[in-house]
Amino acid sequence: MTNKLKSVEYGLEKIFEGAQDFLPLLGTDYVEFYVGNALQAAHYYKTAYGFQSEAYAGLETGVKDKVSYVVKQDKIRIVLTTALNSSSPIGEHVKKHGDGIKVVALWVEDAKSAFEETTKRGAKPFMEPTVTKDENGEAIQAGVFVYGETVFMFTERKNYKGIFLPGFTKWESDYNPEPVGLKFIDHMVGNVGWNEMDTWVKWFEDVMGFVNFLSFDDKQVSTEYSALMSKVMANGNGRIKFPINEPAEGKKRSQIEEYLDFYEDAGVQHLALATDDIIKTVEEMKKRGVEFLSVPPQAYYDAIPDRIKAHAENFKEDLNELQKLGILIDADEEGYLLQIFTKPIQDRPTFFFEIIQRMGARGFGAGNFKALFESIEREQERRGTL
Ligand code: TYF
Ligand code: FE
Repeated sequence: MTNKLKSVEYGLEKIFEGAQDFLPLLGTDYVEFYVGNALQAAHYYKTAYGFQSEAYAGLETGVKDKVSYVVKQDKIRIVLTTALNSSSPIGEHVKKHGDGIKVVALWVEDAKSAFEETTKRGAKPFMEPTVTKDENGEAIQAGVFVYGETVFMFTERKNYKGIFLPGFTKWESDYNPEPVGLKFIDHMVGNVGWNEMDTWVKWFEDVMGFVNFLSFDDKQVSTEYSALMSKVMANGNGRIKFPINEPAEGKKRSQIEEYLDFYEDAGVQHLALATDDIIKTVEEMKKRGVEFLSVPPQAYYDAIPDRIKAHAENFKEDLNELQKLGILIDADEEGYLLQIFTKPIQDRPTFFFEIIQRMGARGFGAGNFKALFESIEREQERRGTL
C-alpha cells in the first residue's frame, strides 16, 4: 500500500513511452445498462442522481423490440435499455445477470478502423461496423467483446448533429430534478474470474494498446476475511482507466467472488463518477434516498490528520463533516482524494457507484482499501453472503 508513488511515476513514464496510436480514444461516449424496467430505472437516475432527460427510442419512434432512455449529467451519459418481448437478447441478458452494464461506448474518430485494429489483434467481434442515419446525419458503431458478455462499442459521431444517435428523439419531460454535481466518469472497474487477471491485462495491452499503470496484490488488498488483486489499465493519454479485479483466496467469500456468483459472469463492478464538491454531492444524494456503505470506525478518522499532513495547507474540507457523511480520505505525494461508495444499486449484490473528488492525487485510494472492504463485509454479513 505504500509504494504508490513509485508505481505511479513508473506507470506514467511507461504510458508516454508505450503509448499506442492504433486506437486513439477521445473519451467515454456512454454506458448502457440492460435492465428489467427502463422506465423506472430512468426515473431513479433522474430523481436520486440528478441526471437530465436527454433522448428516447421505443414504440413511439418506430422501435418494436426494445426501449432506451438516455440520461445525462455534465459529461456522463447513461442509457437504460429494456426488452419488449421474451425472445430479445436483452431479456436473456437480464435473466442471467440481473440489471447491469452491457455496453461501454468509446468515442472514436474512426469506428471502422477501431474495429479492424482490435479484431486483428484478437478481439472477439460483437457487431460489424454499422452505419445509422437520420435527418441529422450519420453515425458509425462497431462492437467487440471484453470480459464476460460486456461489450466495447466504438462510436464515431463526427458526421452526426442530432441529439444522441440516429433513431433517438429528444426526450422532453416536465420532471427535471436538479443535478447533484456529477461531472465525468473517472474510472470503470471490471471483475474477472479466478486466475483470469493476466489474460485480461494482456488483452488490454495487446488489443487496446493500454498499459498497466498501477497494481495492488492480495497482500495489500486484504482484510481479516477476504482478499483481491487489482490492476489498473490506462490508455495512451492516461485519461481512460479500467482497473481489473480478480478474487484471491481468503477466509471468507470476497466481494469479487460474491459479484461473480450473483452476476454469473465477469462484468463491470463499479463506475467512479467525479465531482468537484463531494460534500454537496453526497448530501444531496442522501437527501434523495441513495444509500452508501456504512461509516468507518473512529480509529479510521483518527488516523487521517497524519495521512494528509503533507497537504494540510490545501486541505479545505472539514474532517467532521466528511466523517459525518462517511467520506473516505487518501493521499499520495501529488495530493489527496475523497471518495465514497454506494451500496449495490439493484437487488443482486453486483454493480455499485463510487463518487470521487480528486485534489491532485492520481491513485485509487489504496490507503482506504482496508476500511472500505471492512464496510463491504459488514454489508455482506448483514445479507448473509460473506
Ligand atoms: O477503483 C478502485 O480501485 C477503488 C477501490 O472491489 C476499490 O475504487 C477496489 C476494489 C473494489 C472496490 C473498490
Ligand atoms: Fe474505484
